[in-house]
Amino acid sequence: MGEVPGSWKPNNETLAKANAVMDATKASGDLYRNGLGMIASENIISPMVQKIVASDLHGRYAEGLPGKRYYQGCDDFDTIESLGISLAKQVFGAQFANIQSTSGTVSNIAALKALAKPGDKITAVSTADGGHISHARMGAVGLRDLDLSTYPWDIDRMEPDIDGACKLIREISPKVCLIGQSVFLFPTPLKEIAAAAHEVGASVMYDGAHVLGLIAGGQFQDPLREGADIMTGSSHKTFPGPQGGFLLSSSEDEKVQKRLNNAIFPGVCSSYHLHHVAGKVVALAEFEEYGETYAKDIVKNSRALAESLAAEGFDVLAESRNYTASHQVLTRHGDIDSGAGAKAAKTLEDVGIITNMNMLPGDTKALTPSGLRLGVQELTRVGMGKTEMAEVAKLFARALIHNEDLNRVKQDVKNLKSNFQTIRYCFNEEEQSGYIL
Ligand code: DSN
Repeated sequence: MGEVPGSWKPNNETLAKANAVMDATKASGDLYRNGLGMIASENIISPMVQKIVASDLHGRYAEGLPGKRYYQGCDDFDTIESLGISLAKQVFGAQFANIQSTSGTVSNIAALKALAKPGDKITAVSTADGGHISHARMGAVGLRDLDLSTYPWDIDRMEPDIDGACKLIREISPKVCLIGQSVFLFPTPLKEIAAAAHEVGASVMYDGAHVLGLIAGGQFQDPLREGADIMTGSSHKTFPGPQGGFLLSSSEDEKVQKRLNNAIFPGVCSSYHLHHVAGKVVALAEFEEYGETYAKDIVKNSRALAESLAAEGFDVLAESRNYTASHQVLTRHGDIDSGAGAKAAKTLEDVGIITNMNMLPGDTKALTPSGLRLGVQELTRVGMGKTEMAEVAKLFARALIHNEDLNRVKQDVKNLKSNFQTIRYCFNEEEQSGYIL
């Protein structure tokens, strides 16, 4: 027998490259294990989902839908995906679900492919007001070559100006009215917008990426029953699954459903990430059991964090509306466009609190904004409650207001986090050996 490929001693330089990746991966895990993950678009996956994501499925292919495949070897995966489609319909109260999409943005591209053709008009929230980049000319809207008009924005209420939005829709008769943001504090008054949209023959597309878990847990709004025809979303933010996307609809029309399925395959995916799809299905089952409680706890925690930050002296947005009804809290740290948000995010990173700078109303530059966007869904998932939200706000104040020694604050961040190493709201919680990252 000749030499077995891969059995020789590797060159030190090539091995060093792989080891550098292993080291950085471990370091990234340590950062979150010892720190506070507060990026509003992130979450951690349950032990069972972690196993599925690391399974043999990661290397396999499927195209088409369960029972209608282009490859052999898909029977077991058909069982998984069929269960997932029916669970997704149940958990999101949808008539139609496609669970193949690899991200929220991919779901948006597919939805826009199904709903509009190049040159059609679309209305959406501007990125300056918190709309996602896929809602903009620089993203999926531009990729589909749609003619974008953005809604006027109500700064006090942090939502589209409803009268203005309805007027815009009636004036320009778009093909698609896109609703939803990445900066998403409050439910959008959807019924009024949907009435105007349907009056002019437009479809209503709701991007629930950030708030999908809150919607499914009954704690935010119910877009598919408030007039949305399509709901897209990510599977890894407040919905705590592996990275991926969902495409959902309230339509019972088989032709519409076929168009949506075709928009995913062959539209924007050939094969998709089977290990992530299977992980989504486990996460859906876990959500069916624990989701409502999780969603309630997230919203309680975000309110508690906002109130505690305000009490510590921070400028927390939307005070007149009790700050938030979602997983997010927004804080302003200096003058508009001053870059104070970027500076605050860096200081927090230095003490092990991971957040992101964000444009707030008035800011015009994405790299030097005045604000921070905070999310509590991950801290909630590891069991933090109201008491810890007050502690977190104190740590923010020590780092950002009282200019304490950052190493001391970092140690206290680590101490706090050391008591929260178990992933909650999932199966097999008791079998965890710790915070698996
Ligand atoms: N850009 C992400 C966010 O953090 O909101 C979503 O894709």
